[in-house]
Amino acid sequence: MTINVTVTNLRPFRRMLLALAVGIAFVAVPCARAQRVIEVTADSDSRYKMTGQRTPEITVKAGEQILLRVTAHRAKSWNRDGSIHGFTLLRAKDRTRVDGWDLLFKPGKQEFLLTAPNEPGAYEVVCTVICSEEHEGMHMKFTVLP
Ligand SMILES: [Cu+2]
Repeated sequence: MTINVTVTNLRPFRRMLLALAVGIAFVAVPCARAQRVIEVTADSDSRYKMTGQRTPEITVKAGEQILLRVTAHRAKSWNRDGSIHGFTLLRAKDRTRVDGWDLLFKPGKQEFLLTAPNEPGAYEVVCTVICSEEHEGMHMKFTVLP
């Protein structure tokens, strides 16, 4: 008699636990997946480099969350604040800057949590620190897919 009562009372509690577990899975799994890591080297020869790409190019989905992991090496000159290279995202069509994508790098490794532009299309990354006489050549393609 006592056992029967206990089992009956546990049922709603079990259902609640299950609902809670499913709820946590729905929230946690997409969050863990959302963040893609993109690794870029801002090198001493005033060039952006990405492993396995002869011509570095970043391709993202509109609104995607990205962790940009940068390794920066000093070129011939740098800013007074110690920034050795920059990384600014411009819209290719009118060369206007994208909010939240105006970065400055210090020597060594650093990470930036960024959100891709919502508007699909062609963009360009440019360096904003006069890092050497090769500075004008420090840029790369950036594509936002729908
Ligand atoms: Cu530069």
